[in-house]
Order: sequence, then structure tokens, then C-alpha cells
Amino acid sequence: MANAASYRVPAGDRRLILAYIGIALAHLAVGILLGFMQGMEHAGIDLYKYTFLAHYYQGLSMHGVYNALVFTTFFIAGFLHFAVTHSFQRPMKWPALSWVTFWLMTAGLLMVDWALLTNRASVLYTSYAPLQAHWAYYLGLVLIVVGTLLILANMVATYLAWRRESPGQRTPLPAFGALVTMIMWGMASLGIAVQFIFLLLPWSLGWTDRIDPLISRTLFWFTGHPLVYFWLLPAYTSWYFMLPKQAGGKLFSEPLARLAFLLFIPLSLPVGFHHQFLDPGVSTGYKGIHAFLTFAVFMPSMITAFTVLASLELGGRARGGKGLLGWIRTLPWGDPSFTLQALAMVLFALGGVSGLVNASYNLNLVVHNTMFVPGHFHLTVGTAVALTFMAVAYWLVPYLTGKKLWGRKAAVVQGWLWFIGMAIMSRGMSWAGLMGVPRRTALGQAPYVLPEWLTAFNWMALGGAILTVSGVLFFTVLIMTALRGQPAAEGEVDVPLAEPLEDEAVPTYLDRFRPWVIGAAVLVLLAYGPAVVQLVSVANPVSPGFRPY
Ligand code: HAS
Repeated sequence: MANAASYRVPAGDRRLILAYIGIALAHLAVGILLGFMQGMEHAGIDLYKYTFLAHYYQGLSMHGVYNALVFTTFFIAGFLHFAVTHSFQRPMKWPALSWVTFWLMTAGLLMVDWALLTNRASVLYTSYAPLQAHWAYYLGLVLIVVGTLLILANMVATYLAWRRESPGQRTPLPAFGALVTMIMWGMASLGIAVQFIFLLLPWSLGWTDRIDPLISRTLFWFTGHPLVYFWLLPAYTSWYFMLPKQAGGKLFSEPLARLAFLLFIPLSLPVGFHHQFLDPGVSTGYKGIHAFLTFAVFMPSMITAFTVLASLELGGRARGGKGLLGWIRTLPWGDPSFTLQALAMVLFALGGVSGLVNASYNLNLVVHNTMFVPGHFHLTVGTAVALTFMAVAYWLVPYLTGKKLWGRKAAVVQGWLWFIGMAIMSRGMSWAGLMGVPRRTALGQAPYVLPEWLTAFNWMALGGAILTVSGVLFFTVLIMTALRGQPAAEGEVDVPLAEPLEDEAVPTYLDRFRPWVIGAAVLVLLAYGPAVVQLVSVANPVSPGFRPY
């Protein structure tokens, strides 16, 4: 096998990965701009009237879909394709299928784009019935999800082929992270597959005229919560298996890292009812079970906090850091990719705490459907995930193009701006939420805004403006890298691959997926089965579709 760090994936794969990432980032650019407009709207400045957008909800739907669904999914498709082909040092088992998948997902995305841009899908990223979108929107999303399942099939086939070629070897870590992510997602997607194919699509085509909103929401959240770990696990793949190398250290414990990943397969699936604590029709017993399991899925992230921090400490000390905290100073803060991820982790710690608030039933009664929830998810998907993906782009794009990163200092500044902007904006959001400010509301037009809310709104607008500057800087660095980047010399664009601190024995169950998949299926049956049977037995499809805006 070639030296892993300097192994170059074949040119065709590099093109495919770049194509996925290009689409992801183009949609992120639009998503960031729309976020800025939302922040301004809350501060009383209506920018929508200068655009073709019909109203706030069209902008909000595009913001959520582009940032949370399109940017993430396409970036993950590219990054995990890279992780698998690079780690196994072999092409995908079915290379032609990789391209077919890409075009299928792109076709789906064009349908989604059309529906959103023409105000035919202003149903927010959660597709809540009875808000109804054009069928092309639902079909487009179905094609994207089918694409992710084809990626899973191709990855598993590649993994099995690699196993036959490399008997007795442990799955290389980045590929292991990619496989866990996609296997978990494959199971999770069952909910929206049923919701979209059997409820939303026939309803939007007029084949059925009524829908049961509660069943529709329950299916959505079956997928909706594991979806957040579909976003998070590729970021963890970078934090565990790449960041320690960038910090000059080693992965503190390979078995712990594998355990944390594998735990997400059974634990991320049976928690969806924590999004429905306030929904009628779901028994409190099942809400309690899901609340308990939500505290359980907190654990692999706590393992991550410990393991990744220990790995960074190893790096800081190897670079000469002394004392209790002196090692933090010696970490490579001039390296943009490192800095963005370290900052992402700091804010994620707060995102985790706000997740616990959400998960606690009695506190959820206070914060549900308030601005507190966007405060939470801008720290998690908006920072832990988005900032880490930007950090990955800072070494992956040079690796793929063979050009050195343009403007490393500007890139470091960009990371700090994101960190500061997000800290300010999320602070404003959480504060507003605790005062009872509703989420998903055109607050600039709301007649009931209280004077004591206004300071929090200004925090949100200020944070949003700083984030926009950061976004512009991010795209400037990448575009300049593509246009003006100097050709990289041999070894300058290697992949940062962390080695484990010790070559410990890894038990077989930490390198196999089947037992965890079976465990997940059993847990899902227990935590959802009777509740779903009950919901279906009293199904009451009463609602026609509404298109209020
Ligand atoms: Fe969440 C709502 C509970 C994690 C995203 N969440 C949402 C929504 C989104 C979202 C998008 O229980 C809104 C959905 C909607 O539109 O309605 N969430 C949790 C819990 C966790 C959690 C318990 N969420 C995430 C992640 C997301 C995400 C991750 C995206 C990627 N969430 C909820 C609940 C709701 C909810 C309720 C429903 C609210 C409602 O009422 O509607 C946990 O998984 C969090 C675990 C995280 C940690 C943090 C570990 C920290 C690490 C970093 C350590 C580094 C340090 C510093 C300390 C335990 C790993 C480094 C130092 C250096 C020197 C560098």
C-alpha cells in the first residue's frame, strides 16, 4: 500500500468530489445571504422588498433547505466518497454508479431549486403538513435521498471488496467513520421515505385529498433527529481522525473513538419524539422513553469531548506546551483548518448544553417553538458542522486541485469572525427564546413585539452581519485558491491522517457493523413500534393542503 497521507485518489474521483463540494458551497453561499436578510428583518430592516422573493417565509424555507439539507448532504457525499476511496486506496466498487448517483441527486436538486425559487415550496425545511408544496419539491427531495442510499450501497460493496482483498486488517479509520455515518443514515431514512412516497407525494399530486398531520410529523422526526447525526458524524470523522494530526498529536484512543461512532447507530434512531413533546396523540410514556434515550445519545458526544480534547492536549504538549493549560497556547492557531475546528468545538460544547435543555421535558415546555431552538441549532449544525466543513475545505480543496491555499491569514480571520458572529447571534436567539419570542416568525411585521425583546433582536442582527462578512471571506479564499493558488509542491497537500497513540488491540465488535445494526433495529421496534401502531390505528386524515403564502 502507498503511504496513506500522500496517496492521491484517481483524477475521476477527484472531479466527482469537487463537483459535490462545488454544489454544496454554491448553495451555502445563497443560504448565508438569506440568513443575513432574516437577521435584518428581525431588526426591522426589510430587505426582501429589494429581491424577487415574495415574502419572509420563502426566504426562510430556502435558508433552511439550502444550509441544513443541501449544503450538508452534498458536502458529506463528496467528503465521505473521499474518505472511502482514500482510506481503502481503491476505487469504488461501482464507479459508474457513483456518477449516476451524482446526476440523480443533481436532477433532484434542480427540482427543489425550481420549486423554492418560484415560491412553490415555502413549507420550511421540515416539510410540515398541512403546509403543502408542489410535487416537484417532494420528488426532488426523494431523488436526493435515493442518491444517498445508492452511495451507501456503493460504499458497503467497496468495503466488502476491500475486506476480501485485505484479510485480517482493521477498517481504516476515516472509512470506518464514513461507513457508520451512512449505515445509520440508511436506517434513519426509512421515516421520510414512507412520509414522502406514501403521504406527501400522492397528496401534492391530488391523488389523495387529505392527510394526517400527526402521522406525517412522526415519520418526519423518525428521520429528523438522526439526520442531525448524519451531519455531525462526518465532522466527528475529521475531529477524531484528522484534527489530532493537524494539532501535532495523536488520536488518544482508537477503541474509544470506534465505540463513540458505533454507539450512534442504535442511539441516534429512537429519539424522534423529543421533537414532539408538545404534540397531542403521543403518549407521555413514549415521550418519556425518548427523553431517556436522548440523554443516552448525549454519551457518545461526551466521549468525543474527552477523547478529542485529550488528543489535542497531546499535540499541544508535543509542541512544547507546559502546565495545566499552557498546551492550548502552543496549538497551531496559525493553521486555518485547525483553528476553525477548535473554535467549532468550543461553541459545540454550548450547543450540547442547550440540547440538554431541549431534551428535558419540563424545560422543553418553556423553549419549544421559541427562538431558543434556532439558538441551539446554529451552535450545532451552524457551527460544529458548518465551520468544520469549511475547515475541511481548507485542506481538501488544495488536495483536490493541487493548488496551495490562498490567504491563510484571511482564512484564520474568517474562522474567528464565524465564531464571534455565531456566539453573538446565538446568544441573542437563546435570550429571545427565554423571553418567549416565537421562532419562524416575521418578527419585523409582528404587532405584538415587546420593547424588552429589541436588544436581543439587535444581537441577532449584529451576529448575522458578522457571519455574512465571514461567509464572504470564506468564498473569497476558496475562489482565489482556485484562480490564483500557487501549484503545491510534493507533500504540501497531503491528507492529515492521525495515528493512534498506542497500537492497542481492538475487539472485533468494534470493527463490525452488524451487531450494532441489529441492536438499533430492536431498540427502534421497542421505542417506536407500539406508539406507531396506536397512531395508525386512530389515523384521521382530515387536513387538506394549505398554501398560505
Ligand atoms: Fe438538537 C432541536 C436535543 C445535538 C440540530 N437540534 C434541534 C433542531 C436542530 C438540531 C436543527 O431534545 C431543530 C429542529 C427543528 O427545526 O425543529 N440536540 C439535542 C441533544 C443533542 C443535540 C440532546 N442537535 C444536535 C446536533 C445538531 C442538532 C449535533 C446538528 C448537527 N435538539 C434537541 C431537542 C430538540 C432539538 C430536544 C427539539 C427542541 C424543540 O423543542 O423543538 C446532543 O446530541 C448534544 C451532544 C453534544 C455534546 C457536546 C460535546 C462537545 C464536544 C466539544 C468539546 C470541546 C471542548 C473545547 C470542550 C455533549 C464534542 C475544545 C477546546 C479546545 C482548546 C479546542
